[in-house]
Amino acid sequence: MTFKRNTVTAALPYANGPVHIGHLAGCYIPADIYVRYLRSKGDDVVFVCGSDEHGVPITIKAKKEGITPQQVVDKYHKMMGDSFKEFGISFDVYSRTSSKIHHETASDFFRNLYDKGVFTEQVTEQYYDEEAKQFLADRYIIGTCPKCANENAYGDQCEKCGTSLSPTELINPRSTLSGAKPVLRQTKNWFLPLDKLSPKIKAYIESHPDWKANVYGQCKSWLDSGDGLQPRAMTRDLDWGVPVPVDGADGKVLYVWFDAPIGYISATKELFANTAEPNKWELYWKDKESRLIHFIGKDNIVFHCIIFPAMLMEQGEFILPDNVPANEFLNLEGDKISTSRNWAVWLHEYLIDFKGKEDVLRYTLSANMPETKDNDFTWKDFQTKNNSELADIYGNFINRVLVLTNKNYNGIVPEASEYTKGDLLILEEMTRFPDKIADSLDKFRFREAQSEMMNLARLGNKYLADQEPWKLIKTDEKRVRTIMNIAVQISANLAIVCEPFLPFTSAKLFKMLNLSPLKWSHAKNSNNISAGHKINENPEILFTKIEDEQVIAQVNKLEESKN
Ligand code: B3M
Ligand code: ZN
Repeated sequence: MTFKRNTVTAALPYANGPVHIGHLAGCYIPADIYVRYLRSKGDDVVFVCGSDEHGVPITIKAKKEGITPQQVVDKYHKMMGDSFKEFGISFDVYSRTSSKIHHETASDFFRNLYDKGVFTEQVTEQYYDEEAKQFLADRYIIGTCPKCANENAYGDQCEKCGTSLSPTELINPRSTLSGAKPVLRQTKNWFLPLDKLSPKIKAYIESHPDWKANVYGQCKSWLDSGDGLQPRAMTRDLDWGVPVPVDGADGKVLYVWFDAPIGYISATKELFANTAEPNKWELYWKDKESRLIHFIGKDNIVFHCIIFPAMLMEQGEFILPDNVPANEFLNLEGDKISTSRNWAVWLHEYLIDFKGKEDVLRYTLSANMPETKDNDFTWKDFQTKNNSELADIYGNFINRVLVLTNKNYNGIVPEASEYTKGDLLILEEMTRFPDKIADSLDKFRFREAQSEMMNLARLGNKYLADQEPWKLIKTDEKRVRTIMNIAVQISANLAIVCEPFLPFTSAKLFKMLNLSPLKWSHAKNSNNISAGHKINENPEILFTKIEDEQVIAQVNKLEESKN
C-alpha cells in the first residue's frame, strides 16, 4: 500500500533532565534520518515531538530540586528543545504537554471515551503513603518485579524486563517519597478494559508481522502470556497533570501514559494552529492514506503498540500506528547509561567540548545504533569513527576534489571527455546508491544505510587514489579533466545522500560546491554539475582529527562520576 502522507513521531521525553546520547541513538536520530530522507524524496511528512511534562517523574524531580513541577518542566523543556535543535533534529514542531492545546485535546479525548462508556469505573485498593499523605502511583512506588525479580521495578513498569505492571503486583513495595511501607486505601479510578479489547488488539498486532522482530515479539508475548492483558487505570490520584474531566474526580488527573501519546496529536494541532489551514492536522491523523510511525525506545513498546492503539480504536476516528520501529538500549563504555549515577554523555556538555562536531556524534551513534540488540558507545570508537572514517575517507576525498579543482582549474569544473571503461563503471555504480540506501531506510536499517552512504565516499576516495590526478597533471592534463569532472559529480551525489545522516556536512558541502541543495532523485544522475560551473574557493576541512588527549579527558570525566 502506498501512502499519501506520513505522520512521524519521536517519543516525548520527560522534562525532568537533559538529553543524553542514549536518547539520541534510541529514538531521535533514527527518526530524524528517516524524516529527512522522506523530505528529500519529496514525500509529505510532519515530524512531531514535544516534552512530556506530566507524571510522577516530574513531581519527583521537583521535590528533589525543591522547586515546583512547573519550574522543572520550564527549565528542561527549554534545555531539551535547544539540544535537539543543535544536533539538527528537524522536528516540524516541538510542543509540550503542559500547553493549553494539549490539556484541551487530552481532556476531550478522555471525555469522548467516557461518554461512549469505554471505561470501567472501579473502586480499588491503591497504595497510600501515610507519612507523605498521598497515594503512590507509578514511580512513587518501587518493589520487586514479579516476572524478573528486579528489585527496583516501578509501580507501572519494570524497566529491566519491560513488563507493564500495576503497583499491587510488586513484591515488597516501598514508597519512594518516604521509604515507608505503604498501606492500601480505597479509591475510585477509570480503567481501560484491555482484557475485553484484547481480541481486537491481537488482530491489529497480528496484521503487522512486518514489524521489527524485537517489537512484534514483545507484543505477542504480552498478548499470549498466561493471564493476557489486564484492565489498566487511566486516572491517578495525583495533583500534577490533566484534571480528569468528569464529576466526582476531584484530586485526580489523567494517567501520564494516557495523556502523553495524545501529545503527538496536540503537537500536530499546534503545528497548523496559526496557519491558513488550522484543521489540516486532521489529515495526518484521520485520513486512511496517512501513515503513522512512532520512533521510540524499547521501554515504550507496550504503550505505543497496545495501549495507545486501543485508545485510538475506541475513539474510532483515528488511524492506527502503521509501524513502531523501536530500538534497544545504548550502553556507555560497557555500562548501562544512568542519570542518577551520572553515567552518561549529556548533549549540552558535548556541545561545549566538541562544538562543530555534531555530525560526528550523529555518525557514531548511527553506526552503533542499538537496532536489534543493546549496543555500546565508547569514546575510543568515537575517535576512530571520526579520524579513520569521516576524516580519512569522506573528508580526504572532498578536500582533494575541491583543492585540486581550485588549484588546477581556478575552481571551474573541467569538461569530461573519453571516459575509460573504469570511469563508466564508477559512474554507473555511483548512480545506484540512492536506491540502495533507500532500500535499507525503508526497512529501518539505519546502520546499513549509513554504511552504504559511506561507501560512496569510499568509492570517490579510492577513485582519486587510483587515478592520482595530482601526478597525472604533469603528463596528461586532458585525462585529469575527466577524472576531476567525475570526482566532482561524486561529491555532489554524496552531498545529497549524506544529508539525512550528516545534515551539517551536507549543507557545508553544497555550499563549497556552490550548489543549491539537491533532492534525493538527483543522486541517480551522473551529471549534476555541468562543466564550467564555478565552485567556491578556500574549502574548509570538513572533519578535523580528534586527539588522544580529548578522548582521555572524556573517559576520565566519566570515571570521576564513579567516585
Ligand atoms: N516520556 C517515557 C520516556 O521518556 C515517556 C515517553 C512518552 S511518549 C508518548 O522514556
Ligand atoms: Zn521485570
